[in-house]
Amino acid sequence: MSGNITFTMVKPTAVANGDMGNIIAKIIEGGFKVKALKYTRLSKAEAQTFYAVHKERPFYDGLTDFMSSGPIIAAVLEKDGAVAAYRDFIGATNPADAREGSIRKLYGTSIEANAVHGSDSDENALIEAKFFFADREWF
Ligand code: FUP
Repeated sequence: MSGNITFTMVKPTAVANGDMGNIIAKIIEGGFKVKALKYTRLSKAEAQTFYAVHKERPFYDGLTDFMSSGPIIAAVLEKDGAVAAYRDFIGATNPADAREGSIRKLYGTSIEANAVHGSDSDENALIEAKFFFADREWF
Protein backbone atom coordinates (compact mmCIF):
# COMPACT_ATOMS: atom_id res chain seq x y z
CA MET A 1 0.00 0.00 0.00
CA SER A 2 2.97 2.32 0.62
CA GLY A 3 3.30 4.87 -2.17
CA ASN A 4 -0.44 5.07 -2.72
CA ILE A 5 -1.66 6.59 0.52
CA THR A 6 -1.37 9.91 2.27
CA PHE A 7 -2.79 11.33 5.46
CA THR A 8 -4.67 14.61 5.81
CA MET A 9 -6.40 16.67 8.46
CA VAL A 10 -8.93 19.46 8.01
CA LYS A 11 -7.59 21.88 10.62
CA PRO A 12 -9.64 23.54 13.42
CA THR A 13 -10.21 26.89 11.70
CA ALA A 14 -11.50 25.31 8.51
CA VAL A 15 -13.84 23.08 10.53
CA ALA A 16 -15.01 26.08 12.61
CA ASN A 17 -15.64 28.06 9.40
CA GLY A 18 -17.96 25.32 8.14
CA ASP A 19 -15.68 24.33 5.26
CA MET A 20 -15.31 20.63 6.08
CA GLY A 21 -17.92 19.44 3.58
CA ASN A 22 -16.57 21.57 0.74
CA ILE A 23 -13.01 20.44 1.44
CA ILE A 24 -13.85 16.72 1.57
CA ALA A 25 -15.92 17.06 -1.63
CA LYS A 26 -13.04 18.79 -3.39
CA ILE A 27 -10.60 16.06 -2.28
CA ILE A 28 -12.89 13.36 -3.73
CA GLU A 29 -13.42 15.35 -6.94
CA GLY A 30 -9.62 15.55 -7.15
CA GLY A 31 -9.48 11.79 -7.56
CA PHE A 32 -8.47 10.81 -4.03
CA LYS A 33 -10.29 7.81 -2.55
CA VAL A 34 -11.22 8.09 1.13
CA LYS A 35 -9.77 5.03 2.93
CA ALA A 36 -10.52 6.21 6.47
CA LEU A 37 -12.31 9.23 7.94
CA LYS A 38 -12.82 10.55 11.48
CA TYR A 39 -14.16 13.66 13.28
CA THR A 40 -12.04 14.07 16.39
CA ARG A 41 -10.01 16.47 18.53
CA LEU A 42 -6.33 16.30 19.49
CA SER A 43 -5.24 16.99 23.06
CA LYS A 44 -2.25 19.31 23.42
CA ALA A 45 -0.07 16.26 24.24
CA GLU A 46 -1.31 14.39 21.14
CA ALA A 47 -0.63 17.43 18.95
CA GLN A 48 2.89 17.64 20.42
CA THR A 49 3.47 13.97 19.57
CA PHE A 50 2.04 14.33 16.08
CA TYR A 51 4.25 17.37 15.31
CA ALA A 52 7.30 16.14 17.28
CA VAL A 53 9.46 16.54 14.15
CA HIS A 54 8.96 20.34 14.54
CA LYS A 55 9.82 20.34 18.27
CA GLU A 56 12.77 22.71 17.92
CA ARG A 57 10.98 25.15 15.62
CA PRO A 58 9.78 28.52 16.97
CA PHE A 59 6.22 27.86 15.81
CA TYR A 60 5.88 24.49 17.60
CA ASP A 61 4.06 25.71 20.70
CA GLY A 62 1.63 27.90 18.77
CA LEU A 63 1.04 25.19 16.18
CA THR A 64 0.25 22.53 18.80
CA ASP A 65 -2.01 24.99 20.70
CA PHE A 66 -3.84 25.69 17.45
CA MET A 67 -4.15 22.06 16.37
CA SER A 68 -5.65 21.13 19.76
CA SER A 69 -7.97 24.17 19.87
CA GLY A 70 -11.00 22.48 18.30
CA PRO A 71 -12.25 19.49 16.35
CA ILE A 72 -10.57 18.32 13.16
CA ILE A 73 -11.30 15.85 10.39
CA ALA A 74 -8.61 13.17 9.95
CA ALA A 75 -8.51 11.06 6.79
CA VAL A 76 -6.41 8.54 4.91
CA LEU A 77 -6.48 9.08 1.13
CA GLU A 78 -5.49 6.76 -1.71
CA LYS A 79 -4.20 7.65 -5.18
CA ASP A 80 -1.15 6.69 -7.25
CA GLY A 81 1.75 8.71 -5.85
CA ALA A 82 -0.59 10.05 -3.18
CA VAL A 83 1.91 12.04 -1.10
CA ALA A 84 3.23 14.20 -3.95
CA ALA A 85 -0.14 14.36 -5.69
CA TYR A 86 -1.88 15.60 -2.57
CA ARG A 87 0.81 18.17 -1.68
CA ASP A 88 0.49 19.57 -5.19
CA PHE A 89 -3.30 19.49 -4.91
CA ILE A 90 -3.53 21.43 -1.61
CA GLY A 91 -1.00 24.12 -2.57
CA ALA A 92 1.93 25.78 -0.78
CA THR A 93 2.20 25.80 3.03
CA ASN A 94 1.47 29.55 3.15
CA PRO A 95 -2.00 30.17 1.63
CA ALA A 96 -0.73 33.50 0.29
CA ASP A 97 1.69 31.54 -1.95
CA ALA A 98 -0.70 28.70 -2.79
CA ARG A 99 -1.88 28.03 -6.33
CA GLU A 100 -5.20 29.62 -7.34
CA GLY A 101 -8.03 27.14 -6.79
CA SER A 102 -6.04 24.99 -4.35
CA ILE A 103 -7.55 24.07 -0.97
CA ARG A 104 -5.07 26.21 0.98
CA LYS A 105 -5.72 29.21 -1.29
CA LEU A 106 -9.49 28.80 -1.02
CA TYR A 107 -9.82 27.94 2.67
CA GLY A 108 -6.52 28.84 4.41
CA THR A 109 -6.27 32.09 6.37
CA SER A 110 -2.61 32.06 7.55
CA ILE A 111 0.51 29.85 7.40
CA GLU A 112 -0.65 28.22 10.66
CA ALA A 113 -4.36 28.07 9.83
CA ASN A 114 -3.69 26.74 6.33
CA ALA A 115 -6.88 24.62 6.20
CA VAL A 116 -5.33 21.18 5.71
CA HIS A 117 -2.36 19.00 6.58
CA GLY A 118 -0.71 16.72 4.03
CA SER A 119 1.97 14.10 4.77
CA ASP A 120 5.48 14.87 3.46
CA SER A 121 6.66 11.29 2.76
CA ASP A 122 5.33 7.75 2.32
CA GLU A 123 6.92 6.78 5.63
CA ASN A 124 5.25 9.65 7.53
CA ALA A 125 1.92 9.02 5.78
CA LEU A 126 1.82 5.53 7.32
CA ILE A 127 2.97 6.73 10.74
CA GLU A 128 0.37 9.53 10.74
CA ALA A 129 -2.42 7.27 9.48
CA LYS A 130 -1.71 4.69 12.19
CA PHE A 131 -1.63 7.48 14.80
CA PHE A 132 -5.34 8.10 14.12
CA PHE A 133 -6.79 4.85 12.76
CA ALA A 134 -7.02 1.23 13.89
CA ASP A 135 -6.76 -1.43 11.14
CA ARG A 136 -10.52 -2.05 11.25
CA GLU A 137 -11.17 1.64 10.44
CA TRP A 138 -9.50 1.41 6.99
CA PHE A 139 -11.58 0.51 3.94
P1 FUP B 1 3.49 21.44 5.21
O1 FUP B 1 4.26 20.17 5.01
O2 FUP B 1 3.16 22.15 3.91
O3 FUP B 1 2.26 21.28 6.08
O4 FUP B 1 4.44 22.46 5.96
P2 FUP B 1 5.54 22.29 7.12
O5 FUP B 1 5.85 20.84 7.35
O6 FUP B 1 6.67 23.20 6.76
O7 FUP B 1 4.82 22.89 8.38
C1 FUP B 1 3.98 22.12 9.19
C2 FUP B 1 2.95 23.01 9.79
O8 FUP B 1 3.58 23.98 10.60
C3 FUP B 1 2.17 23.81 8.75
F1 FUP B 1 1.03 23.22 8.40
C4 FUP B 1 1.88 25.10 9.43
C5 FUP B 1 2.91 25.21 10.52
N1 FUP B 1 3.87 26.29 10.30
C6 FUP B 1 3.71 27.43 11.03
O9 FUP B 1 2.79 27.55 11.83
N2 FUP B 1 4.64 28.44 10.86
C7 FUP B 1 5.68 28.32 9.98
O10 FUP B 1 6.47 29.26 9.86
C8 FUP B 1 5.80 27.13 9.22
C9 FUP B 1 4.89 26.14 9.41
